[in-house]
Amino acid sequence: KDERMKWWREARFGMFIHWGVYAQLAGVYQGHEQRRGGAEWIMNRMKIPVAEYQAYAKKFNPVKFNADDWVKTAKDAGMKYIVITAKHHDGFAMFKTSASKWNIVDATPYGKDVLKPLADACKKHGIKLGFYYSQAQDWNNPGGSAARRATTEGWDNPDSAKIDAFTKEHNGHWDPAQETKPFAKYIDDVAVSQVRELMTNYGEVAVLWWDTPTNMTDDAASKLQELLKLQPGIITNDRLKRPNFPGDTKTPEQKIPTQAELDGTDWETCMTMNGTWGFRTSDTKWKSTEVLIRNLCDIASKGGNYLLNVGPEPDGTFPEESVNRLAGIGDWMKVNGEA
Ligand code: JFZ
Repeated sequence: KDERMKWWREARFGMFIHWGVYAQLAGVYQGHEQRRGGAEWIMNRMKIPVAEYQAYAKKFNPVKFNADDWVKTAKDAGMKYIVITAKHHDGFAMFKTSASKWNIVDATPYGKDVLKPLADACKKHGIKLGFYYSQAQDWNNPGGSAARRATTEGWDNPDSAKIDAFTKEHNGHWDPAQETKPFAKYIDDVAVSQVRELMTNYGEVAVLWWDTPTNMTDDAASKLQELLKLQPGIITNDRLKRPNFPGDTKTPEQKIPTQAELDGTDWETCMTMNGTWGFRTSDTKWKSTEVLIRNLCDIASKGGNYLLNVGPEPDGTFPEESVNRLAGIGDWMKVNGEA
C-alpha cells in the first residue's frame, strides 16, 4: 500500500471537477432558484421529472471545452492530480458508454467523450487523473437509488405535498420511470459495466472516488471493488459502502480536521471555492485566494491533501472567479512551493 500511496502522499493539492447536465440549469428550474444543496443536486431537490431533465442534455454543447487548458490551469496552480465526475447522481455519463444511452456522446449535440481528451492531456502534462463515480445514486438510469430530500426544501412547487408523499412511499424516487428495474439489476447493467469501461478505456486511472452509498449492498460493493483490480495502482476513498469497504483515504468534506481528529489514516479535504460543487450562476460567495492558500498550508502541515473544486460552465470553460483564484495560488506557489 505504501508503494501505491507514494505519489498521493506527496501530492498535497488536487483539482476536483463537478461537471454535467446540471451545469446547464445552473441552479434555476423554470425560473425558480433552487433553495438548498449544491447545484448538481437540482434534479432531486426540485423533483424534475426524468423526461424533462433529459431534455436539458439536448442543449448541452460545451464547444469551448479544451482539455489542455484545464490541465494547464491545474498544473500552473501547483495541483498534482484531477478528479472529475465521470457520472454524478443524475446518472449522466460524461464518457462513451454502451451501458446506457444517457451519456454525453448519445444524448447531446456535442456528441464527444470528454474524459478521453482529459486523460490524454493529463498524461502529456504529468498530472494524475481520477474519476468520481456515483455508484448507488442514479436518478435517471432505472433502478438507481435516490437519497430522500423533501420538495419543500427545494422550492414552492404547488404539488409539493403530493410529491413528498410519493417520495416517502417510493424510497426517494419521484418519477415512476426511476423504478422500472430493481437496484441489483441497475448495479449489474449500469454501474458494473460503466466502472469496467472507466477502468479499461482511459489508460492509467489514479483514483476512483465513490460517493453516497444510498441503499448500497455488500454484494454490489464487492462487484465494484473487484473491478478495481483492472487498475493495480488505483487509490479509492471510503464512500463505496460503510463499514466493510473502508478504501484507502478518508474524505472530510468542506472542513479541515484538527490535529486531535487525525488517526493516521490518509485523508483528503474536498472543498468548494464558493458554496456549490456544480456551476451555479447566482453563487457569488467566493472564498478569497488568501483563505484558499491558508487552507492548503493548514492541510499540508497536517499531512493531508486538498481537493479543491471547480464547477465548469455549460460551455466548457472554468468560471473566471475560479481561474483567477487558481492563478493567485500559482503565483504564491512559485515563491513558496517546492516543485
Ligand atoms: C456528495 C455529493 O452528494 C455532492 O453532490 C458532492 O459530489 C460531494 C463532493 O459529495 O455530498 C456529500 C457526501 C458526503 C458528505 C457530505 C456531502 N459527508 O460525508 O458529510
